[in-house]
Amino acid sequence: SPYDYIIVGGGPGGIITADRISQAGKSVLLLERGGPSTWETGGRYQPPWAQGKANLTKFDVPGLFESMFTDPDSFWWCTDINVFAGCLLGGGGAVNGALYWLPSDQDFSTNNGWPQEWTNHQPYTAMLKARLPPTDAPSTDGKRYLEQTSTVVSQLLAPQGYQNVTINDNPDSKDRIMGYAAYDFIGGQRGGPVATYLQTALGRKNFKLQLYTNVLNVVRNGSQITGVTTNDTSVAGGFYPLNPNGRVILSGGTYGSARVLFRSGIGPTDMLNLVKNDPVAGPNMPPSSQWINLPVGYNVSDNPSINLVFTHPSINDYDNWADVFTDPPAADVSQYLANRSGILAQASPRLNFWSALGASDGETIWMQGTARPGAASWNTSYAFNQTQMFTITAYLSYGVKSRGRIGINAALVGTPLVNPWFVNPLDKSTLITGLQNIVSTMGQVPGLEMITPDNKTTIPAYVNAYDPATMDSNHWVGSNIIGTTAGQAVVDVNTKVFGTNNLFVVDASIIPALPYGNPHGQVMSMAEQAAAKILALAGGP
Ligand code: 6FA
Ligand code: ABL
Repeated sequence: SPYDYIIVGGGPGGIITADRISQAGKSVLLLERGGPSTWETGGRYQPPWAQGKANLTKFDVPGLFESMFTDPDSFWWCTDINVFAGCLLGGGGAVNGALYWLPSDQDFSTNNGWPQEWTNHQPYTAMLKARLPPTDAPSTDGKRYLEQTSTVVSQLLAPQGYQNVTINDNPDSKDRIMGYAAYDFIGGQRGGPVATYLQTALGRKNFKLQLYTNVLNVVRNGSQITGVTTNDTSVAGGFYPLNPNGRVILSGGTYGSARVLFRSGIGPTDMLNLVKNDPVAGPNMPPSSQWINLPVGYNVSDNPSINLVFTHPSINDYDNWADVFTDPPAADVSQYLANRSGILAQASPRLNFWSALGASDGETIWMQGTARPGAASWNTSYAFNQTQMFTITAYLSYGVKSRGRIGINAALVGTPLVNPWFVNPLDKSTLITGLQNIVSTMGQVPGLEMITPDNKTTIPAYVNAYDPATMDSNHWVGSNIIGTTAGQAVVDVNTKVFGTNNLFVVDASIIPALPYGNPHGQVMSMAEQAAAKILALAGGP
């Protein structure tokens, strides 16, 4: 049967949009290419220590976050995208660190590239906060655990004028502030849109969720979309149709939605020719006379990030999270199983901080820092105590100047084409200044040593030699940038793809420039606002 709305992708953008549109009484089909994630959704990938004892998967337990990157069976990553992307229900939101910042006015400002119509984000951010309040004390007993890293990093930053705050109390204050990491965890477990918005949607008769269904392209006749083609062999041609005034909303993420557009004949000619030359995807494309040339894949940004690794005698690196999935400390397991409290109720980050940095052109670029016990990698020429390791990741944040390009290769794999980090040299010099600031007060913290870079390497030399692949922050935005002018933007102020009547994009890809913090809070507020704008737009079902 045809649907009013077909929504492609069950990540933070797609789930929130699907919930709000189904709440308005429209029939909604949410298609997700991956399988279930949390136990509530049917996921059953359990840590051995929970088997037979609790309905918990890897995706439910916050303390298992670091094991996402070390598990030999990491079935949750998209295998046809060359950067980390979650291909399961919840998308990136099912596997991410869940750091959760309520968006600020600046994040949605015209200064940050948003059309005027989007600047009044507060009502939507308030709706988000009501459904999914952030917490900086995720353990259900309200206590904080493994906080040595916060203590040491606060000691390092306080002499630089950083104030201790509850970060989400004042989203617009991001200069020399530091505070506990805030998350979208609920009751000591992964919460997010899957545990909230998706559950209300699933309670409606007019909402249907279908997993393991990969949308290959939209079917369109010129500017009119009639449905989507999927990998589902149980329906003729894999085709899911729309009602006469129906709409398709792409929420496949920055790489996923761009690829669906290319495969639907929408985007730059070089990308569309790659699709045309593909023996499977080519024949599904509209004829070249119907191609729509839009800058899909351009204008992409991701925070350049650099890790500093330290040791301090007070730190417990929690065995660098190595055994959390297979065999964490027994006392922590019992505590977590008993009432979702303790170390396993929180992901790895402990302290976050921001400061405003003057770039040499007179503008300001902000820096975010995230501190956590343990380290993903290190490189040093002298001996150190690995059990006392912690990492500060310094991200260039709001105001980052560089842009890159993403797209597909000849195998239709999603991939960066031009890396978005340090394209503009001011980004590099500003981040170097920020890193130098961070370490400038090391002498005031007795026992603190930096092991990467070690004391034979200067910060500029370290940054100059940094492997660009490890500068990826997984915060890709902008491939389907929103704007008022076709050609400069991919979607209009209602998130409708230029040149189409009824195709929309609601996910991180429409965000014109990075917000202050890790972006999924902004993605969720944006989805609230987008759903309202789409429902209010005339001509729909
Ligand atoms: N953001 C934060 O705010 N805080 C964090 O701590 C944080 N950490 C991470 C992190 O640790 C990792 C490893 C990654 C990859 C990302 C992190 N992020 C963090 C970023 C955040 O998760 C993303 O910004 C956010 O999830 C973006 O939400 P979107 O809705 O825009 O896109 P997703 O990629 O999450 O979801 C797309 C969904 O569509 C997936 O479920 C995918 O399987 C599905 N999909 C894609 N193409 C499809 C198709 N053709 N057909 C059907 N389904 C499709
Ligand atoms: C984020 O927003 C980033 O996208 C992640 O990269 C980051 O996690 C989380 N939040 C938490 O701050 C890091 C892990 O802590 C590292 O161990 C891992 O190597 C890295 O992601 C991979 O990108």
